[in-house]
Amino acid sequence: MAAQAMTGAESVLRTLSAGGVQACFANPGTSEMHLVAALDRVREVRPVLALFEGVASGAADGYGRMAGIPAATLLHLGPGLGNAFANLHNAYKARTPMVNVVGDHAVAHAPLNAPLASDIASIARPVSHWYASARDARGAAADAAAAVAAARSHGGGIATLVVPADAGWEASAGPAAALPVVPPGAVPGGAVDAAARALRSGGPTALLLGGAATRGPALRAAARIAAATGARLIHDTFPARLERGAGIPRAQPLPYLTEMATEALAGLEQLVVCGTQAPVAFFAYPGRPSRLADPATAVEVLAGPREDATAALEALADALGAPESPLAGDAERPGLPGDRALDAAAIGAAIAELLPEGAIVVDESVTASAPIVQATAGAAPHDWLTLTGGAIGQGLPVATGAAVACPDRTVLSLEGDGSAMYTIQSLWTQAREGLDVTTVIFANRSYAILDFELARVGAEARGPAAEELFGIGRPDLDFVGLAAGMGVPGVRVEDAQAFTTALREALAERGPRLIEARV
Ligand SMILES: Cc1ncc(C[n+]2csc(CCOP(=O)(O)OP(=O)(O)O)c2C)c(N)n1
Repeated sequence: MAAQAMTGAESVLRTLSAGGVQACFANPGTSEMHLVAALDRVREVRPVLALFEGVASGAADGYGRMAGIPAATLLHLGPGLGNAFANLHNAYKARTPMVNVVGDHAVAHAPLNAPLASDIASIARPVSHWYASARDARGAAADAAAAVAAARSHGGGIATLVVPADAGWEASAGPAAALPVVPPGAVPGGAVDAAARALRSGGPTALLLGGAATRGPALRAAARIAAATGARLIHDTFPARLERGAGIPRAQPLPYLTEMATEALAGLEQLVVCGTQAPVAFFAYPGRPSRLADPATAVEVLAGPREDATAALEALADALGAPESPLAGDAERPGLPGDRALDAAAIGAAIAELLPEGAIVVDESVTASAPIVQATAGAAPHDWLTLTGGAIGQGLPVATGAAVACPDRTVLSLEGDGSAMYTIQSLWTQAREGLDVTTVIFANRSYAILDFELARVGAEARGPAAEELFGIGRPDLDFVGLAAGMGVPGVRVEDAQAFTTALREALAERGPRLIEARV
């Protein structure tokens, strides 16, 4: 009997696996059944169920940020991809390596206007650095190889591959060989020379670090430059992955608020941009600038987001003759908060003391964030992952994926109560997979930041509609109950002492925990 040919679906899965994909965050449907069956045969790829596609895409983002290799998502046609969109947007801004596998109707079925037929390409394009739709089973593996290479090239990006159902079920010619990964581009020598000239001029200068430049090797090169020239180190407001803590060279975060950001950048003669773009305000406000650098400041791009910022910073440090730097972040910490009232500063103080070395902190604590960032600067060395694209509902999924990528590291997920409710189903995946994630919910029962922004954009005085739309009490959310319903043990705390105790216990236990902090 002739051996049965490998399906297109299996050839896709085997190709992804050969390209380094080891996890697939999935919420499949009928059009993906052959891909699901293939997951049974390609055991190297771990299937992880998410109960909403925004959890799958956010988890793949957290995974990719920490693993440095792409996870796959498995999504159900246009509606599944649409549900994944907001967190794909965040991952797109983070330039996370990721491969979306989106099922579609069989090619002949697609034009017939069946209920689930839609314009998948139009949903995918704004959140995909690379996009293709497989034409048939024989070409699908080659498309998958191109997808995984695109996701890994230029430092990372989102590749979206649509797999029509018949491309999954028909016979293939087997998996395709992995394609070469294009590394981030080297910066032109002139860019290093121009930055060196700027830094030698002696005028007030800052380096703005983003992308790969917020990671250890680049931070060390930046610290050498700072020590040799007196330049200040500033990092993007929302870095994809910032290495920080005691002993790691420290950059100051560019503040979120326009007026504070412009003040932080005021008076600079030069701003040297590394691994990111020139800074812009999060929103426009009447009478305030959108570009944050002082108009009198010369902005030099040393390395853009697709370029090798680490090598550029190292070349710049060498060009300046900068010796190995003594500038490392100190271990100063505020100390345990004791018995005070519970607020973000007290929570930050407790975290700073108790965070274990090598922890991964996912920060979607919105208005609570700034005091916690400040308090934890001298905590044991850790990674800090932020909301890169401003689309909330990202924190719990990113924490989930980071824990899948790094099973030996503690994950601490700092989460606003409003943001939590977008993708609260993440807790269920954390329980099912036994992930070591401690979630702290900042239960202020409001969209506090919107209250604050209302006045800043110059809107009329706060009226009943704002009252109605910014408060999330009535009914009060019971996060301990919600967590219990998804298999995650939780506790509610109302003072700093109880928070410290709860955090200590949660960090000591493996597996998911939730702390609802009434702030
Ligand atoms: C997808 C998406 N929808 C809506 C918003 C607008 N938005 C920004 S912050 C926010 C509320 C955040 O509330 P919470 O997480 O409780 O934090 P708090 O402001 O209370 O600190 C909303 C609705 C957004 N940024 N992204």
